[in-house]
Amino acid sequence: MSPIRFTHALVRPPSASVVDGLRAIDGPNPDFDRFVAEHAGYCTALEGAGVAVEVMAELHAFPDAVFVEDAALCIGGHAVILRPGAPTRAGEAGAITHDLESRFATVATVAAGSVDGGDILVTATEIIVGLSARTDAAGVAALGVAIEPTGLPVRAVDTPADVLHLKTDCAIIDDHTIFSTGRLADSGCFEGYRVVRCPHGEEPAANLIRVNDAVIMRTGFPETAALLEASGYRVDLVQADEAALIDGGLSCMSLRCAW
Ligand code: CIR
Repeated sequence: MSPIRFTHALVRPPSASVVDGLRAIDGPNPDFDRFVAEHAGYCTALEGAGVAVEVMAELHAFPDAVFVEDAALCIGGHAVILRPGAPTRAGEAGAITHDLESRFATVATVAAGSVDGGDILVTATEIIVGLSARTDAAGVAALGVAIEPTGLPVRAVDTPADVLHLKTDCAIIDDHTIFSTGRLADSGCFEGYRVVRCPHGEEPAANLIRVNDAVIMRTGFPETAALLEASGYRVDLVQADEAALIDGGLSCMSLRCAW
């Protein structure tokens, strides 16, 4: 199954509580109205890449619920409900269960430990999981059980220190090509893959998404956009500055699915 071909994307609009979203370093709150507008632009870009966007209910009780990728993993007709590692986000897993059961043929649950979807990189041949402050070894082992129906092996790697999630620093951009920051690629965890390195100084651009024929990335990173365009990719730019204020990027605001 191709890790870059999708038919649908599930999103959850930001609730007004998003201003209380978690952040590693104290800083200004996102502006709610601008966040809503940027989220709408993100959804438009997904539609432009050829997926049907399905909108789930916003969740006021969970300020970070807009980052829906952290609560679940979808591969073909199989969905897995994850165990977000931040205590304030644990309840997002239960909240998404009904949304998944009504759409997927099979829904499994990670039964132990903790795993955030932001730490999971799906390639054509394996599922790479970053051990991080949010994802632990017990969670990776339990994910391996939950994902068995897909036939894909799970491989744990180290997320760089002080990086929130594995995919904060990388993205799959072709079946066998990974776009990665130097600090992550240098760890050797992508041996066997073709690696395109994120230009130094533009590391926040690494959390981009390949959706069908488009690479969707944040505005404000001209060297990255030029590099990808020169490499033959169709680049679509979206603004996500408000999400970035609470450590969110582009991958986390949707669950890309193929069913
Ligand atoms: C958090 O700290 O959990 C949120 N404020 C940001 C989550 C971003 N998720 C992701 O990159 N997968």
